[in-house]
Amino acid sequence: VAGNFSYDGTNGPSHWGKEYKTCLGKYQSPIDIEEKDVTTMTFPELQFSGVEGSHKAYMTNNGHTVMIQSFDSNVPSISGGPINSTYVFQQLHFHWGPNDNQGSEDLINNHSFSMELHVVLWKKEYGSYDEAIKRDDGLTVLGYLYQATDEPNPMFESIVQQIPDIVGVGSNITISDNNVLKKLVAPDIASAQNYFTYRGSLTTPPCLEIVQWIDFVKPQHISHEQLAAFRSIQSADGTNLTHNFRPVQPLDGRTVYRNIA
Ligand code: SG5
Ligand code: ZN
Repeated sequence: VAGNFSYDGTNGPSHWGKEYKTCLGKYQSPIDIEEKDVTTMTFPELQFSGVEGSHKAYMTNNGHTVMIQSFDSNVPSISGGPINSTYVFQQLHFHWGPNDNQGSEDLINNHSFSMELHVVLWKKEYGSYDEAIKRDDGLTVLGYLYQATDEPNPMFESIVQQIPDIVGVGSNITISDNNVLKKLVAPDIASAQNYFTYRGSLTTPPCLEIVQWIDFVKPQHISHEQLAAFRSIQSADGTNLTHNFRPVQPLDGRTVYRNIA
């Protein structure tokens, strides 16, 4: 279970900087992306490898989120786009809110979405995740936004069915659906070149400023019921983890780019 931090009270986001100085830095995430202020740019094509086929995957309640990892020999990776090297899949996880009007970490035009998926990848040439996080270009995170609707999203069905098995902190189970990574990591190739990108940080302590963020512009959807399942997992103090998003941080002169394919 990662770290002694939470989303409320004396261990909440406004206190993270006391123990983790980097959380007070100038290149923090998340941010509000104002479309009128973005700089358009044509990056090389963003490419996905190793997402096709099946992946044995595991789902964990780490006390802060629902996290999915894979120990399969078939490992997703990305290259191109704003990154000039290959980045390898480490884990994916979700951020949500106490109601459907909040939950995403990055905002677009000050609009919160109901949920955000983060796909964390590390720079392959550094050899491992642990080595990569020592470098300022060590990580890339893909961000996918979801708006709550009445209609369930089939790509969440298998996960939502198994969330009751990871209510307790530290629970770790095998996901029965071996196609879950394919669906979550690269859901829609047609929309994959339409993204915002900027330099920022991990959105949890230690808030390391080592992340090239790639936020896909086109939101997807999740049903109210599917979303409610995420809020039912517990955090370290035994209460329901009803929300786990960090508030937006100052942009402080950074440029946000939008890829124009
Ligand atoms: C790091 O940052 C952490 C995550 C953490 C995110 O990636 O470390 C690892 O992946 C270590 C293997 O913590 C864990 O995965 C705990 C084992 O936090 C979460 O997954 C909780 C939200 C934060 O990543 S983010 O900036 O994409 N939100
Ligand atoms: Zn995250």
